[in-house]
Order: sequence, then structure tokens, then C-alpha cells
Amino acid sequence: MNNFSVSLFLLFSLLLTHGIVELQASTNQPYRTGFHFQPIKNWMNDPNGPMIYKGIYHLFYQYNPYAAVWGNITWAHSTSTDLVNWTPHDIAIAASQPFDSHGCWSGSATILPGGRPAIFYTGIIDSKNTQVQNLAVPKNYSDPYLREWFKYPKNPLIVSTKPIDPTLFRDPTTAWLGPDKRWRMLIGSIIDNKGLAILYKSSKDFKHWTKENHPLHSDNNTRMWECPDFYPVSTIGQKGVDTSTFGPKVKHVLKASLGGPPRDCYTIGTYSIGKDKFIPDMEESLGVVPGLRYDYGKFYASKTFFDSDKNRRILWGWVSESSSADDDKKKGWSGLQAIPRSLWLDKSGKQLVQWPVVELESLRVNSVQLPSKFVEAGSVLEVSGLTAAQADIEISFEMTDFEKADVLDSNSTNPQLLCSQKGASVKSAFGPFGLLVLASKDLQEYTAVFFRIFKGQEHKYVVLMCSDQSRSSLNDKNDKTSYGAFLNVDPVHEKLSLRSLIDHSIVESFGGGGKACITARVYPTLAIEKDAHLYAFNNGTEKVKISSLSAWSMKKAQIN
Ligand code: DQQ
Repeated sequence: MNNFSVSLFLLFSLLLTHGIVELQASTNQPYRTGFHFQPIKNWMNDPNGPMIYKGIYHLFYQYNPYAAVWGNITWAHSTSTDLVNWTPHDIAIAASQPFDSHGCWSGSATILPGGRPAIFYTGIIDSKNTQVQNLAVPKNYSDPYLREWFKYPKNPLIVSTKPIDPTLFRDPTTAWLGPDKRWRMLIGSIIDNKGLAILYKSSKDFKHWTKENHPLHSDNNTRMWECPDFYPVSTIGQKGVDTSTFGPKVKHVLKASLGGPPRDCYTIGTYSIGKDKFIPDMEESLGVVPGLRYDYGKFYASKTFFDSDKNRRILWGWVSESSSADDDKKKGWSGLQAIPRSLWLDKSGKQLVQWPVVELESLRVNSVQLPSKFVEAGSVLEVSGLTAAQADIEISFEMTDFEKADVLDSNSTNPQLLCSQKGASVKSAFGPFGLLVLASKDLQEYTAVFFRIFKGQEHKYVVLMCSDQSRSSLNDKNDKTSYGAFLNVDPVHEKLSLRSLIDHSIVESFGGGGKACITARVYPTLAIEKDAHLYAFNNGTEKVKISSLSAWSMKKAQIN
């Protein structure tokens, strides 16, 4: 080696030992993402305690420091100034005391008067998974990164009481303050096959909590309510409001994470602070299928927070893997967070609308625009000139002459079933049309995100949005379940828009400007890196018009 090679070698070894060069990540890791939040390695699940403090966004998350499977659960911690680029910190909360000796499970942050954050989390106190609720506060309020947390010595502050099963009693929400100066907080549970949000009230000091006689709400046949969330949304416009806001200008949203299959369901209604009761606009709305869901694909244990700097409510959600646990162990990691989404009440007042935070657009480069054009029946159109494995695309479609639309059987009320029965290959008049993402050149592999339009009841049209993973990978060990949602858009009067965030092994899609969202995990074996392609397609029997198409390569974000 000459002097120059020796110095290069030394520099390279130095970078490697400091973990700056992640050799593995660039070579053997086609499924690591470029702009989604994930730790360097190991297991991650629920987002915890998101908040903004002194202009810094905080994200804590359920993390196993030792393996790529669930276990040894701690609160890991990262911060950001833009919700896009993230700096890791030391683990914030880990098992250390009798009140959390077997793990620190999910919880939330509340900003107390004077702008002081406090965290409530579920402590696991034995091998039976007995659950109690604990308080932690920052050690140093002048540190905007809130790197160290102090567990209140009198923990646990809340323990379960009969008839609650102490192993099904967890995930405290952000608290809200009533006009009586008492805080309220929910804890998820189940009694007699009815999922419920138990309501606790505290004294002014946030430390003494008593259980109310009635839950805030409960619903039949919903299993255990994990990670409940409860917050107001403005009835006018898209601005978010602080969690302790009540009155005629807001509606309230109650969300619960329900198992089998995992899904985050919500319901909109009215909250009477005087009676401490939530009355949903629709009865039993959390348990019904399809019901209202944040995301009709993979998205669970989510949590919102109010961004007081930008007056918006932001939603975080965990996106698990669709690969086998063995494959997760081989790649050394499991779990992503969806791109944080701004969320607001739709004009109809009947559902929420979600959209990736605007800061994400700072990663867009190499814009590709397509003039409006017809896509003939049975044709495929490549969108080239971008990094198709790491991209953001917005497309909208227009159609005329809906008379030819197929009639939807009035018994077809389950959109996911419809999507999986018809896939992307069964032709109807209008649809399937949409995008083929993470596609190989020969279309042996692709993930299809698309629409179908049907004639429904009373001269109305029904729009179905699907994400079909059945051809997403030649590897058959992955879960390739199809996802679907009805999209509340009138295609006669509105364009049909679709945005997809494509990031190596995740595809997050937003239909109708965010009225329906579907997230999928896919692991192509051919369509990776430079061999990934992006297409618009129309496999229906009628032509459709692309009225606009803009796509971008996405730069890599600095994540952990
Ligand atoms: N994950 C946590 C629990 C929560 C579940 C444990 C939801 O607190 O109920 O890691 O994914």
C-alpha cells in the first residue's frame, strides 16, 4: 500500500468503527427505508409520547435494545426540528424500579401549565404482565432535548381495581384539563367482551388520580382497547386545537387500537365535559366493519399530538413488518413509523382527512410532470426519470360517461374483501386503474394501488380504493393480504386523486386528498433499488384520463 491508500484505509476504518459508514445498510439491506423513521437496528413498535417542546419535536417509541423481535420493552427517544430528519438519544425510560421491573409499555405526554411536559406510561411489574400506570418528568427542563427522565418515586400512581383484569389495563392517553381544574386521562381495557376507555380524574397536581364510575365510552365485541386516543378537532378548517379545548366549535375523536386483525378505529362525536361523557355520532361505530379507520392497511397503536408551534394535530402510527420473524432476525430490524400526518375533520363532519406533513416535501428532487393524457383500456405507462424505489407521486384521474360503470352488488359492503376477490386483474368498466409501484421491468413483481368505480344505490357512484400486494414479491413467506377502502368522493364532480409514498419496503397511499389511507409493506426481490419501476395503468375496459401527474425522487432523510 502506498501512503495515500494507507491514509484512505485508516480513514475508512475510523469511519467504520464510529458507525458512520453503515456498510450493511447500503449493500445487503434493500428493505431499509430512505425517509421513514426507523432505528439503526432491532425491534420497534408503538410511537409513544410525541410532543413539541421548545421548538423540538420528540418521538419516543417502544423498543427492544437487544433483538429484532418484541421483548425487553423500553422507551427509545429521538428528536427533530422538522419531523423529517431525526437525531437519536439514549433510551429515555427503561425498567429499573419495582413499578416497571418487567418493562415500560406505551403511554403519552401531557404539557402541564407553564409548558412543562409529563409522561404517563404503563409499567409491567411481574412475569404475569400485571400493569400499573407511572409518571415520569424531565430531570432538566432547560434541556430542549429532554434527554433524562425522572420516575416519580411514589409510582405507581394508578393501579387497576375490580372487575378490571390487571393484565388488561394499559396505555394512558394524553390528559386534558377541565374548567374545574381537574385533569382527565383514559386507560384502555376490556370488561365482558366490551372494549372500554376507563376514565380517571386527577387533582390539580397531576399526581392523585381517581377512577370515575363510568368509562368515557365502551363498545361491544371490540376486544381489548389498546392505545386509546381522545382529542378535539375543529369544525371549521384544518387547524388543530389543543387537547383541552371544548365547546360548540369542536367535535371529539375517540380512537382505539383493536386486535385481530390489528386496526386503528375511530369514531367522531360530542364530548360533554360537564357529564364527562362521549356520545358518538354513530352507535357501535368502533366495532363495525369496515367502520372508520385511520388507515385500511398496516397501521397500529397510533397516537396524535397537538403541534402548538404550527397549530396542527399530527398523527404517528406504527407500521409492522409483513415478513417472517426469521427474516426480520436476519435483517436485524423490525418496524417502521408511518410518515407523520396532519389530520383534520372533513367538511362533511363524518370522517377525518390525513396528509403527510408538509415538511416531507423538502426531500423532493427531480420533479417529473406528465401532461394530461388518456390511458387506453389495458395499457401501462412508465413514469421514468426518478428513483422509483424512493419516490413521492401524485396522480389524478378523470372519467366521463359513467353509465357504463358496473353495478355494485348491494351485499358487497366489505371493501377489503372486494379488493382481494378482484385483485388488479379482474376487469370492470372503470377499473382497476392507478399505479404499479416497486415494479420489476417485466412486471413479474409489482404492488398495485388503484381504484374501481361502481354504480351504487340511488344513482350514486361508489369508489373503491385497493392496495394489492399479491404480486409484490417472489418470496412467498411474506404476508400479502390485500387492503381496501371505500372512498367518499363523487367521481362525477371531483377528480380522483392518489398520492403514494414509495420507500423500498413501504407504500403509503392517500386517496381523495387523504380521505382514505392504505399502507402496505412489501419486499420485492427483483424490483429493488435501480431495478424498481413505476407505472400508471388502466386495466378496465373504458379509457380513463390522467388529468395531472407529478412525481419526485425522494432524498434520503437523516434518520438516527
Ligand atoms: N404495545 C405495547 C402495549 C400496547 C401494545 C407493548 C400495542 O402497551 O398495548 O409494547 O401495540
